Amino acid sequence: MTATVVAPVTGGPALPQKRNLVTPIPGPLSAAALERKKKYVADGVGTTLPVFVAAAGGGVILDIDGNTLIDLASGIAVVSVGNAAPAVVSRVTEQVASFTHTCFMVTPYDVYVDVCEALAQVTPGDHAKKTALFNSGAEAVENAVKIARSFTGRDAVAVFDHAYHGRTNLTMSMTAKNMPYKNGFGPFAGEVYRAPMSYPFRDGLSGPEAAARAIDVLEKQVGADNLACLAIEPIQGEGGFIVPAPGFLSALAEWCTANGIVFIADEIQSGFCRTGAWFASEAEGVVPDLITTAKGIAGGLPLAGVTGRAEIMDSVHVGGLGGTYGGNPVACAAALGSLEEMRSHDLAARAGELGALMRTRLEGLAQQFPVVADVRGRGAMMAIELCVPGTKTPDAPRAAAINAWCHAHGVVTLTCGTWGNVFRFLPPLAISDDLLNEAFDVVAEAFAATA
Ligand code: PLZ
Repeated sequence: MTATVVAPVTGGPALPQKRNLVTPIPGPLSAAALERKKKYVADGVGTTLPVFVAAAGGGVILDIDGNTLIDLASGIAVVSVGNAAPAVVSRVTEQVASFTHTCFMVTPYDVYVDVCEALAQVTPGDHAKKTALFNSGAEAVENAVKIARSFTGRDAVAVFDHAYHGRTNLTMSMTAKNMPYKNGFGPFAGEVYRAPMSYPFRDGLSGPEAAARAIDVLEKQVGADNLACLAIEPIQGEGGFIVPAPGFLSALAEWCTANGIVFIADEIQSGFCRTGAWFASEAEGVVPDLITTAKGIAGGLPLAGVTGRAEIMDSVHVGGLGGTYGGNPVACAAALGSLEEMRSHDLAARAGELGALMRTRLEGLAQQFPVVADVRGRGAMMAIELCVPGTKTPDAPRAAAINAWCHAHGVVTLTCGTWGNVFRFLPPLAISDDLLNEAFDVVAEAFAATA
């Protein structure tokens, strides 16, 4: 039996933008729903904060018990435009009533091409670009590798320490962290080679120094001539919001160009206004050969893309790329609505403002609590790394305790990082300053309460 919803179910920005707890977290209805989940949903599918959602919008999530939580996660950097954003809702509603699927490979439709045209406009570089659409980030990364292999006639793929690229066999092989992503799921795909990442807090290297270190590993252990592509997140997501030192990305991109290696920027988490620009690559003036997108692209509907130099994209034989649902019309309509929201509200600029607010709050925390060892990020993609005071020893238990405290007090926070000791903050770009400040008041209380 489904739990009865005691709250109104219409979401979007009209939802009252106020944290409001009326039961413990989770409340009785969510607790009952969780029991059903335990019975029918595979245990492998975990849940960070077990309140069941009734509605969401702006910067809040309303649960089925009537609690309103502040959202600092955006469903992992997906609903940047806010949940149930008006332009997404209206375009999806219109599309869903018109047709829901034909399969673009069978009989095409305009909204798919509209999204590809928009991606050619908003991604870095003014060269001729083409796009292929898919359903998930992992699928986009797999296809980017397929395209790079087809173009170069080479096999090897370079990735980095702390990387996250997905959970399919190839992308799981490209992902660095064993638990929970890889453990027991081998054998992994071959021809994937890992290089050291620039991690300023831990390695103290300049961007060019860190790039030279990575390039040396790849040249000596793989050979530039064997590499089809190098895939990198311009700011790493799951791996700990690691912002490489300035000059790292551009040095790698130049080395790729000089050696005929396809440079793939995985902007699945960092893209679509999140970092204060359309894409994080822009801050370094890097123009990727291929760029993978998903998450923020479509306001929560499943859509992903590979966009890149036309000559690389077109190296694949006709019929070599596709999938039943890739570029589904409803998801494409959502993407157009999402882009409309980003443009009309200038959400890139808004991400910059939110980032400045968050940086001030986080630097305040760092001053007050020595467990905060590093504050980093860009725009509305900010994080703090927690270490045993005076050391660089990761303090994951403290991160877990603070996370639990925030959840119990109505703020949806997320951790990340190879050692699980990084707090990442990914509010919807539709959140208000007041709500964001209230959320950070709770985060500060959590630090004090767990000290
Ligand atoms: N590349 C940079 O961040 C997805 C993973 C959540 P999918 N990150 C969230 C989880 O635990 O599964 C991600 C990413 C980067 C690729 C992906 C994969 O995107 O849409 O989850 O397949």
